[in-house]
Parts: sequence; structure tokens; C-alpha cells
Amino acid sequence: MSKRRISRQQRWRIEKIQSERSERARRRAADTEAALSEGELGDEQTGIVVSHFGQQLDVEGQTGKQQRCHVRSNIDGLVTGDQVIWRPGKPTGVVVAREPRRSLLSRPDNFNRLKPVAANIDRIVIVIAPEPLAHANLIDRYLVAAEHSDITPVLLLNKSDLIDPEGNASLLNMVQRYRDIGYDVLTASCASEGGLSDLKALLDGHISAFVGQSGVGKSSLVNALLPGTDSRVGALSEATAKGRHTTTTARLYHFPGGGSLIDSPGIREFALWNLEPEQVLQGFKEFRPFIGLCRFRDCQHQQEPGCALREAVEGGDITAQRFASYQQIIASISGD
Ligand SMILES: Nc1nc2c(ncn2[C@@H]2O[C@H](COP(=O)(O)OP(=O)(O)OP(=O)(O)O)[C@@H](O)[C@H]2O)c(=O)[nH]1
Ligand SMILES: [Mg+2]
Ligand SMILES: [Zn+2]
Repeated sequence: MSKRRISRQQRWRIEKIQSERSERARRRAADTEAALSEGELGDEQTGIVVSHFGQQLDVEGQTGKQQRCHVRSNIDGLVTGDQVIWRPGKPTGVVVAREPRRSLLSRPDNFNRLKPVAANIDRIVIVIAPEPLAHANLIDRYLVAAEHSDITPVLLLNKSDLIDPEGNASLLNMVQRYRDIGYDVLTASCASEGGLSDLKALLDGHISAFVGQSGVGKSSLVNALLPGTDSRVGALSEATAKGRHTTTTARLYHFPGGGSLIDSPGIREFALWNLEPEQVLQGFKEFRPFIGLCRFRDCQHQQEPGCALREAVEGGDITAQRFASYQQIIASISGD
């Protein structure tokens, strides 16, 4: 990492900000503990985190009512979808415990820390579109993360109203490659309302998170699937035809008949350096039958003779695109 030179004055300001921040955190923790010990709060009950704002959360109790809550200082990393024990209060409640998680989708943030995105989900819906144009490598990164966390990934090609079979031939070929591997791929359009009933059927009864680039239409899909929901939607930038990061925090919504949907903020990149190369390899599910068959036990699947993966590419069992994408991810996590 490049070392930035910072002046003494800048260093002093950074230290001041940090000490103010830890003082605020200390005061918050003391207030929370005082509220707990002075019995100002209602009885403990179970709930689910529906959204997260800096130091506070919105928790939904069993009656379906939501309340803004502080979090007891010994619990960290709560995230949308977490099941919690909490106590209602005026004006804010307190989360006192987190239940064990069935699954956790995380990604590293810009400061090299692993950040949880959503808990207890069983599906991730990777939303792609012709505009902003889908990138196979980003899809592959999501697929690897999903395979690694035992969450079923589904690909959803949204904005089908904008697809022109000739102009978008390479996008349609890419989508077909994922179908051939065995992934579920659905097509939908919020504009023409096409494909929404198939999507609804797939999501019914599950806890799913919509993920993907900014501007592909995740929030529009949530609004279309759940009438009465008003998740904020933002037009693409006219200059770049990219999304403008309209959604800033993940939020959970319920289907009336059971199941939930989490709308999440769009991302540009999805680093995977929290995984070992072997885990990345296993995350490419069509590679699995060939893993362990290379001539050399420590084969790096580069130029070695007798590499079973390269042979599978030559034999047509693995596409050149997915193999290149795998190599790109390995190069990006090896640190140079
Ligand atoms: N033509 C067309 N436009 C769509 C469709 N779905 C969404 N859009 C438009 O795409 C733009 C972005 O939609 P959003 O729902 O805000 O996208 P998002 O994925 O939630 O974006 P972030 O919150 O920034 O991650 C808006 O202008 C929507 O009206 C669709 O099916 N067809
Ligand atoms: Mg959004
Ligand atoms: Zn090999």
C-alpha cells in the first residue's frame, strides 16, 4: 500500500476525530447499560434486524411492529436479516443478544475489513441488466461467495424490455453459459412487468437478497414484487450510463404469504481476498469434477503439463471465459 505523507496538523485532526468517536461510543454504551439496569425497557422478545444505520438498527418484533434500537456494546457486526433478542423502549429499544446465524454473506470493504452484508439468507439473486452492462467477472465473484457460504445463487436478467437480440448477443451468450453450468437464470422487466410471476414463485417462502451493480434495478424489482413498497429508485447517470448508488443501506421486506426480500446497495467491485485459492477453485462449480486430477499435486493451473483443468477447457467441459475469470480472481487475491 502506498504510504501517504500526512502533516502533523492532519495527524492531530485524525487523532482528535478518533478520540471523539471513541468517547461517543463509550457514552452510548454507558447510556445503553444504564437503560438496561434502570428497568426502563420492556420485556425481552425475539425480533429480526430489518435495517442498519450506523450505530442504530430497525428491529421488527413478533407483532410486525418496527422500532429503532441501540445495540449492547458486547454485540458487534449485526446486519440486516439477523435474528435478535431485544427489549423495546422509549424512544429507542436495545438489542441484547444475537441468535446463531444460518448463513452470512460478507464482502471485504475498502479498508480491507470483512463486512457482513446480510444474515440468514438462503438465496442471493444476482441482478444483471443490459444497462449498466453486466460483467461476467463480477457475477463469478458473487457465485464464488455464494458457493462458499452455502447460499443458493440465482441469476436475474432484468430490463428485458431493453434487450435487442442482435445488439445484446454477447450478453445473451453469457447468460446461456450460466444456464449450461446449471445455474437458475430468470429474465424479468420492471418496465413491462414481464417475468415477475416466475420470479415471485422462485422467491416464495425464502429469504433472498438482491445484489449486483448499482442501477440494474434491484429496488425497482422489490417495488414491483411487493406492491405498496416504496424503495427509492434512481435514474442512471446520463454521462456514464451507470447507477448512482441510490440505495445506501440494506433493508428487509416481507412477502405477505411468507418469505422475505433484502434490497441491498449496489457495488462496483467485489474483492474475494478473504478466500484461499483452493476455495475460489471450489467456487467454480463446474471445475469440481476435474479438481485433483492434474499431473502435479501442486499444479497452479497455469502452464503446467497435464493440467486437468486446462484439458477440460480444451475438451469443452469448462468455458474459456470462466477459466479466464478464475485466473483473474486468483491473480487479484495473490496480492501482486
Ligand atoms: N427500462 C427499464 N428500466 C428499469 C427497469 N428496472 C429498473 N429500471 C430503471 O433503472 C434505474 C435504476 O433502478 P434502481 O431500482 O434504482 O436500481 P438499483 O439496482 O436499486 O440501484 P442502486 O440502489 O444504486 O444499487 C431506474 O431509472 C429504473 O427506473 C426495467 O425493467 N426496464
Ligand atoms: Mg437500489
Ligand atoms: Zn492444474
